[in-house]
Amino acid sequence: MATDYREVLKSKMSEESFNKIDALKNQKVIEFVGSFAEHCNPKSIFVCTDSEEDIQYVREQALAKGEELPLANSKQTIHWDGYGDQARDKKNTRYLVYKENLEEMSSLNSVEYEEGHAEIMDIAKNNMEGKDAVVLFFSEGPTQSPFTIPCVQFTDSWYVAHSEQILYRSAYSHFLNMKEEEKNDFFRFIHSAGQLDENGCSVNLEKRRIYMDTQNNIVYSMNAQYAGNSVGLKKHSMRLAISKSGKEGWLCEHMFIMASLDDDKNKTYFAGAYPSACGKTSTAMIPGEQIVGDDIAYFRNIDGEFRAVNVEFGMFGIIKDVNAKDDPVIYENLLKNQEVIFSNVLKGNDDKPYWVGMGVDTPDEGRNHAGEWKKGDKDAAGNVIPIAHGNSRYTMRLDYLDNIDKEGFEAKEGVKIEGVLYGGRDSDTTVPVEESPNWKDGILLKAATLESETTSATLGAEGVRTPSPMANMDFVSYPLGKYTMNNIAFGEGVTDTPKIFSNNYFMRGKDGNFMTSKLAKKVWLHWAEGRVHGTYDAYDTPTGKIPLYADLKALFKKHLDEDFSEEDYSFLFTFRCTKWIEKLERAKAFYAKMDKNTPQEIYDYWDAAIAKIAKARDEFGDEILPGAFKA
Ligand code: SPV
Ligand code: MN
Repeated sequence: MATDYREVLKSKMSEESFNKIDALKNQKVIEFVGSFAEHCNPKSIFVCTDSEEDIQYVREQALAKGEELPLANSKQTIHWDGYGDQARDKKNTRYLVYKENLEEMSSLNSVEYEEGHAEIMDIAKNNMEGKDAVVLFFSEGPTQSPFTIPCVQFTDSWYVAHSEQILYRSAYSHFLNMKEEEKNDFFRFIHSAGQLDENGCSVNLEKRRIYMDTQNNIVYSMNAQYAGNSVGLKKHSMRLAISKSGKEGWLCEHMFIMASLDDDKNKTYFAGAYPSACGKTSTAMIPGEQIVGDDIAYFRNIDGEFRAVNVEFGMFGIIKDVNAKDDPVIYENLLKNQEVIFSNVLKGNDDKPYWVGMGVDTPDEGRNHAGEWKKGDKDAAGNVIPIAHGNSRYTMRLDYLDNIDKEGFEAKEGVKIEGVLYGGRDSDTTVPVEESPNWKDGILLKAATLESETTSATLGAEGVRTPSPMANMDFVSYPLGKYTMNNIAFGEGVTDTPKIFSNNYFMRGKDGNFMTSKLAKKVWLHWAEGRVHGTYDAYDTPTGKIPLYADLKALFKKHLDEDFSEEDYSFLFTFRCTKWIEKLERAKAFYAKMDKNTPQEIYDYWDAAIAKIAKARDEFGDEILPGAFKA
C-alpha cells in the first residue's frame, strides 16, 4: 500500500504546523515533505508561513540551537561553518543525470541518476535523526510575476532557514493562491546539516554531497552548512533555473542589476557578471548609483523588451575588505543595529564582529571559524589562522540600503536593461572597459572568454587562471555550447538589444601593483552609460571600442577628483595582440573540453577574431596604443 504521507507528517508536526501545510491543498508539497520526513527522520517539523510570528520563531531557533550566537548589536548574529566547510564544494556538487544524457553532461561533474540517487538517499537516511526540521516557502523573483519560480525548502538547519528569510521573498501565500494547474511546478530543496559538533558545525564533511536533479527540479544537500552549499534558493536553485531557462528560451545569469544615475538622476540599467570575488557586489554598490541586486538575475523577453529581475531579496556578500573607504555604504550598514548574520568572522570578547581588511584595529583574540582563537594560532596543517576566513560573509536584506532602487527592486515586470558588463580578474590582458560592436560579438568575445585568477571563494589553490564563461561556469547546468547559443539568441531576439562591455579592475602595472583604485569602476561605468546614450566617441580595437583619453580624464576628475594621467591611460588601454590570441586559444580549448558538441560556428567566429588580431599585430605591432589601430 502507498505510504500515507499525511499520517507521516501528522506524527512529526504540531496540529498547527500540519494545518498550515494541509491548507495549501498541494499533493506534491505533501509528498515531497512527507517522503523526506520519513526518510531523513527528524524529531519534529515546523511549517513556516509568511507571518512575522513564524519568521521570528525561526530566528529564535537559530540562536536556541547554537547555530547562531548573539552579538553586541541585538539584531545581529554570528554563525560559523566548520573549518573545512568555508566555501562551495565543487568536487562534491554533481548533477544527477539520466543515462541517455550522461555523455553530453559528462564534463559538468555528473553522476548517473540511479547510482547518484542511491548514494544521496543512503547518506540522507536518518540524517536528521533527533533534530527539529523546518519547511519554508519562497519565491525566486517577485511573487506573482512573469519571473516567479516558487520553491519549497525542507532543512534541519535553522541558520539556513534564517538566511533564506533574509535573502528571499517569503511565498507561503503565493503557494496558497496557486491555481490548480500551477501546483506541480516548483523547485524542491532538501537539506540536512546532519550531526553537529559543540560549535554547531556539521561534522560528517566526508559525506558532504550536493546533488542536483534538473530533470525533476529537486536538489539534495547533505552534511553541508556553508550557504553556497546549503541554501537551496541560492546556487542550487540557480542551476535548476539555468536548465529550465535553456529549455524555455530565457536566461538566468550570475549577475548584479544596477542603475547608473546621470546628473539629472535618470537611470540607465546595467546587469553585470563577474566571477566570485571579482568586484560584482562592489560594482553594484558604487557610491552614488543604485542597486537592484548583487548576485542572480533572470532575463525575460517581455513584449520584445530585455527585462530583468533580481531573483533575491537580500545579499550574501563577501565581507573581506569591506571598510569605510572602499565600500562605505555596506560598511555603514553592517555597523548599524539591524538584522545581519555575519558568517566566519571573528567575534571579539566585546561581542563585536571583526574581519580581514576592515580598516580598524582588530583584537588579538576571540572566537572565529577555527574556535577559540589567538593571533598567531595555527591549524592542523601548520598554517597561520587569520582573524577571519577570506570567504567570510554577511547576510543582509537589500532594502536596508539607502542606495537601493526601490522601484526597480519591486517591479513585477523587471527593469529594462540597456548595458551588460562582463568583468574578469586579469592581471595582464583585458583593458578596464571596452564596448562590443554588437551583441553576438559581446557574448563570444567578452562573455564566453571571461576568466578569473582564482580566489578564496572556492576550495583549492588561489591565483590560478580559470575560464569562466559568463562568470557562470560553476552553475551552467546544460551543455556550454547550447548555453552560449541561447545567450546569443536571447539578446538577438529583443528590440533595443543592450550593449555589451567588458571590465577588468585587476590590471597590474610594471611594478606588479594594481593600476587603478577600487573606485575607478565608477568611471568605467559612466563611460559605458555615456556610450549607451551616444555621448562619447571611441577608438576601435581589433575586439571592440575603447574610450578616448580626454573623456576619461574628465570622468576621473568629475567622479573621483583624481588626475588620470595619459601615461596610465596608454598603459591600461594598450591592446596586447599576443595575449589576446592566447586568451582566445584558451577559450577554444576550454569549450572543446567542456562541450564536444560546441557548434562549429563558435570556433569559426574565434578563428576569424584571431586572424584579425594577427593581421593587426603584423601591421601595428604586438602592443597597439589606443587610437593607433585602424580596421
Ligand atoms: C558566489 O560564490 O558566487 C556567491 C556565494 O555568491 S555562494 O553562495 O557561495 O555561491
Ligand atoms: Mn554568486
